[in-house]
Amino acid sequence: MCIARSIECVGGCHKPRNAAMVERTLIIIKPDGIQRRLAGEIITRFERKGLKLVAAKFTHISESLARELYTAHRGKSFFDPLVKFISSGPSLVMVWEADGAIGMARKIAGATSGLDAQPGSIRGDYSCSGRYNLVHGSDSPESAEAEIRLFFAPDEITTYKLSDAYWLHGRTE
Ligand code: RTP
Ligand code: MG
Repeated sequence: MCIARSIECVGGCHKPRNAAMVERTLIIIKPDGIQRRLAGEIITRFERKGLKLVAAKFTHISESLARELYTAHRGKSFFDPLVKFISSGPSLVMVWEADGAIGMARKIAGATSGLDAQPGSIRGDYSCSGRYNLVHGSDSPESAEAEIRLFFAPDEITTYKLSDAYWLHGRTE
């Protein structure tokens, strides 16, 4: 049913313009984000944009899991310090879902270093470091799938409808 009939309908109301693929992305609030009590603020950024939280786990990531997560960076000069940082304390590991969630979440996080990230992004607003940059976000559909599998069993990822989906996506889910 098209719920737009009673309101202004622009360009084919029940079909999204510029339709993007529904994606899932792994977002981690890193140990610095937890220590600095920024978890609520960071979650709010993703919620307000319209992404849907479908899984979450508060956990102290082990060194070996951190090595798996950042396997693409093995051999680089920053790999060992990065692994040490990620496994230094608890993190909040989440899966967020939306059309184009992977790219969108990376824009919300901002450029890798807080020194370069634009104001308005999480890192731009709260980080002034290349390493202690608060959040991790998957960088491609392939990485997202592999990273989500590292932290969540399939039955730990929930399926539900957002009651305001029409107002976010121009369609009901
Ligand atoms: P992330 O994976 O954590 O979401 O960050 P990202 O995609 O923006 O950056 P990436 O290139 O994947 O790097 C992973 C993490 O390694 C640290 N890093 N240090 N040149 C350096 O010293 C350097 N480059 C990267 C950062 O903590 C970055 O988040
Ligand atoms: Mg990365």
